[in-house]
Amino acid sequence: SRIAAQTYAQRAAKHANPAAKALLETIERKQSNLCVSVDVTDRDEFLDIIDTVGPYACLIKTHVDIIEHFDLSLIERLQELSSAHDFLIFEDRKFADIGNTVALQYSSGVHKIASWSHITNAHPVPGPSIISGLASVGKPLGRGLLLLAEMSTKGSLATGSYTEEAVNMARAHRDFVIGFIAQRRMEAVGTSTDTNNDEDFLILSPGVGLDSKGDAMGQQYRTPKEVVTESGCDVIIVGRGIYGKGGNIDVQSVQKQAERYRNEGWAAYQARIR
Ligand code: BMP
Repeated sequence: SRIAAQTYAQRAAKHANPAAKALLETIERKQSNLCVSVDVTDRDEFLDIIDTVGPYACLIKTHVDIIEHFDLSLIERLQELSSAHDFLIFEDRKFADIGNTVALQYSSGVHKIASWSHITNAHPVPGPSIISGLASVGKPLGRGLLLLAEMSTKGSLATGSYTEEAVNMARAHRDFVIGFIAQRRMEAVGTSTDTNNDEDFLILSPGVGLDSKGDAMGQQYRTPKEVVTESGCDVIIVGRGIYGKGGNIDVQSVQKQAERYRNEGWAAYQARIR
């Protein structure tokens, strides 16, 4: 597609959303399209992994609701690491409720996600009101939203017309929706409205692994080459491929794997734009 042939730098220069622009610039600056998904429950382990993989990542993805003894001092540490290692933060909250409820979940409660997470995501299942609800909180803060247009799991229901309508919803809210969690590019999906030829949705793709095809709970893995070169996705999201099961992480091996996925992801991008 037109976008898949462009460099991250070319796209950064044109993008109007501040979070999308910052992510594209970070990818280019660090030559990394790797997002590390840090899905561990222990605070110290969470921070140790981020400190180790930070230099190789453009984005750190969190599920802060799984962390034991969460408080906002953890977020302060996360923000320090974000500055020190130059990555953005993506809370993988998967909002899925009515506009009024998601606005409260995004802004308030224990986690106050909007105050620190540059990017978050939502299921399109409630319809466009979920976007306006989240935008009422996130847009004034310069945040960006991803819609889950597809999922990596076996038997996912996010296919066909559901995926098409997700893309149409995003097209109607391009000031706040910066892209999709999906398994491929979405330009050809749904009803195109790109008359100015300036649509640029980022495709962030989970379900990436080099040494495994899946797990025992429905996850399915593809390689960075399949995801970035062949399917045209922009960012690879890798969790357990980098730190294994968690619990007593081996810092050297985590660092080695982060570097490996970063190199594979970047090579796959270079092969795509060539
Ligand atoms: P792992 O690489 O360890 O399988 O982790 C994948 C991460 O991506 C998890 O945090 C999961 O919540 C998330 N994810 C996914 O695996 N598939 C999707 O379709 C959407 C996701 O957010």
